[in-house]
Amino acid sequence: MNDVHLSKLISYALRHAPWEFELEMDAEGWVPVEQLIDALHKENDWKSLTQEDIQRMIDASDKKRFEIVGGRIRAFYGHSIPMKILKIKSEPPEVLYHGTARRFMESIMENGLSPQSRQYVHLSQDIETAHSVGKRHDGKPCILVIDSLKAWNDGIPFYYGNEKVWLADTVPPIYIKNLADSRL
Ligand code: HQG
Repeated sequence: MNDVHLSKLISYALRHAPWEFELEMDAEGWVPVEQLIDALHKENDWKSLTQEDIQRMIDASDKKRFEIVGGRIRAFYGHSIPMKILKIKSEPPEVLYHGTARRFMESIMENGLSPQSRQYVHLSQDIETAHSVGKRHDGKPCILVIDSLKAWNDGIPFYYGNEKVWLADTVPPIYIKNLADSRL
């Protein structure tokens, strides 16, 4: 049983295409775990999948992507489905980080961060996490420093994802600087 393959499949089902698996998702993104397992049993590689297999994959992962609580499972972040997943507003730390590609910088510094194909902008708790997020787009990513507490105090909502991921609807450019510039 390949955990990476399983994680990607469950990410796809819970973040992007619950209807393909006939999942009934509530406003916070929760799905009955039995319903997900029944749906995955129809897929070739996952005919004997159990809840224990999913829990083991979640526990073994370097990133906290999913949780199972009281017979339900949800993804913490990453959604792109049309129904916007309800997140609770929460005061962010003083600064957050965002790793991105050099080619996006001009647009970001002009327009701010926007969610693109996802529901929320994803921000990182620390520079190392931002660096690995940015690496997915560019071998030499740019790290942005977000003045998150100031933005929050100015009325910009933030939402808790997991202990390393924070979410926002948008982040205006006045709260964003390039870490490389701030180190000069
Ligand atoms: C960029 C992964 C131009 C933004 C990661 C990013 C994360 C703009 C890209 C999570 C822009 C979207 C999300 C603007 C934003 N102009 N580009 N105005 N505003 N962008 O993949 O944050 O492994 O949708 O900088 O680790 O890279 O899947 O978002 O580069 O936590 O669990 O548009 O997904 O987690 O890219 O990553 P993405 P992301 P998992």
